[in-house]
Amino acid sequence: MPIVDEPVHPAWLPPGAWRPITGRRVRVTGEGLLVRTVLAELRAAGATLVETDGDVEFGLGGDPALDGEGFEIVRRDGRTLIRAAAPHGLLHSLFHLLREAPAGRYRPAVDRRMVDHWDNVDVHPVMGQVERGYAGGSLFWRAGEPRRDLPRVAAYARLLAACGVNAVALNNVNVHATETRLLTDRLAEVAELAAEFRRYGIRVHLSVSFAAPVHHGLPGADPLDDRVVAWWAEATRAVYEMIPDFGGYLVKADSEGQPGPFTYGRSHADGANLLAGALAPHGGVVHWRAFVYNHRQDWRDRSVDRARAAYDHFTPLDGAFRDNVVVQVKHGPMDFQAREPVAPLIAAMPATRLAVEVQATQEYTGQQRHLCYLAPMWSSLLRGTDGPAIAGVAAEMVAVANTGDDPFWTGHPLAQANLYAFGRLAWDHTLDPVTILDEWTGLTFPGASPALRATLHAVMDGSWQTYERYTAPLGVGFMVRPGHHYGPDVDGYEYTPWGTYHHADRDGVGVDRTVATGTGFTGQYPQPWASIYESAADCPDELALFFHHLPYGHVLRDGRTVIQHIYDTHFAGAAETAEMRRRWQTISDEVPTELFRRVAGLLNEQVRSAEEWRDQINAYFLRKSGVPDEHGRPIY
Ligand code: GCV
Repeated sequence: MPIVDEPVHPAWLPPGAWRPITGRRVRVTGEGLLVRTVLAELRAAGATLVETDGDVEFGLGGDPALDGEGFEIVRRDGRTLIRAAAPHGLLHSLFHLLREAPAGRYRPAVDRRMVDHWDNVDVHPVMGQVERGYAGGSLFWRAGEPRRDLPRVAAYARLLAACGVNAVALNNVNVHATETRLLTDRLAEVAELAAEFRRYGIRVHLSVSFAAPVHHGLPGADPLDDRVVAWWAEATRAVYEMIPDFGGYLVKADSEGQPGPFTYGRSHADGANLLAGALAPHGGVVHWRAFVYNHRQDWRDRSVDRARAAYDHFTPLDGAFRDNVVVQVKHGPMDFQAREPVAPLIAAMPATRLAVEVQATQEYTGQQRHLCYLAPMWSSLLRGTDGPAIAGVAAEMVAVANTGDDPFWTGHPLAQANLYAFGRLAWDHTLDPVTILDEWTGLTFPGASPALRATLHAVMDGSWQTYERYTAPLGVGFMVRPGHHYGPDVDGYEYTPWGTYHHADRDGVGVDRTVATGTGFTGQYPQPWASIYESAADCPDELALFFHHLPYGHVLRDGRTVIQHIYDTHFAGAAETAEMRRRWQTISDEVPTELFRRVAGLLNEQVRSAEEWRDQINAYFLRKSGVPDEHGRPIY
């Protein structure tokens, strides 16, 4: 069963992926919506549904310790027995069976695994239908109207469930005027979408504007004003009347021009608790983003450091949030760059429920024109390879969606692996990105030959580091074209108010964020990381210029100078993209033609763009430093 009908390309869970189920005698016990979904999936997969003694048995009544979504797989006498405590567990177990998961107990590492869409209802004059969207239009709205392509939404819900996702925010965190109406007179559109997601165990959330009461006639939105409290209580009651399992609100407040509690001299805890109070009687939560910083900074003032902002704003509020507030933190202290340290706020809010947000949409990692498999980055952040670990601290994981109405769902067909890997890592932080890619390959290209598997590993496993090599040396970010953020522009953001600088001059490059001589940012980390980052000798090379302003001749831990490292990695990264393109040509017979061609075309663009990056970055730093390349390669 293809995941959707033509003309969308059945690039995920095509018929062969159901081999572990097809033709088998399957018994399902239990009732309710999700059990009916499981039955429908099994029927479509060609299972024979039986009343007694199946080869595969799905049933409720598992160990309550498995909670709402866990399950157990037992293999006995050639039979597969699945027991879950609740129907959600049965649904997840179905997708685990397709991956031929071994016998054992399974439960998710975090309760909520959420995908946030940045979809607009209206076409935004600058950002379009989907902000930072690289996969076509929205699945939900087109030019101000609901699309009502409900079969496609159902297929999408199924795709997300197959990754392990159980919550979705439908609209952009930048909430414009039309979108505020989703909470009120356009709520029926949300209810219609929620009905499709519900069948796959996914709860729907909405981004709301903190100023929503003002849009609806109140004079202000002060969180301590009784009229405002009453407005939110009533609006929220009406939402739950129409959508009883509504997940809650997502809020970007006092950030990049969005309204927030600062207008009224109130704190983010006051703001978040206002909405939490309205949601609490109905079991909803508010996701309150910690992405709060001054985007009107004076670039001349080196004492201000955007990296510090979230920690400075939020740590004084630890313990002040209601139980149903989730503070949602971007994984790094800046903004989804190809390389950043983990955000120190994540390790500094022990009394607050935290969600960590990653960006599946590839705003700064190639915009789904470049192949960049992000699981190795996310896995290393979760495990804490180069900083405090996210695993065990984050109560929830969130990804900004990389999906749209593109026939391949994600623009670049192989970017589907990022969505899949997000769901799998959110479910089990210990999974190896290479194993996840194998799983995805098996589900996407059933019966994949060893040659196809080897090629996908060759082009994907190391693609994040390849991308980093030709774009972002040693933790420097934002050398992108302003506005749309595609392609190189070394000084594009250097003299702007956005707080995103590299401070390159003729002697050196990087931002001094030390306590000793810089912005003091390293002091926001717990030990031993504060000391490791503080010391240029101990700091991991890949973050060297994030934490330090270093002379071009500074010798890194790998033995190379900063300037030679810049040259070497940019030549290497660009050469690696050419090799990726060559490898892809070898498997033209092994994947569907349309998919082969789409990827081949995108790899041409990636090679072109990587050469552009290589030449601009190398030329810039040669001209600044005057230091020639040791190997005499062409630099312009
Ligand atoms: C939704 C970055 C992006 C913005 C985005 C913002 C955010 O600044 O460029 O498009 O806005 O992050 O995460 O809120």
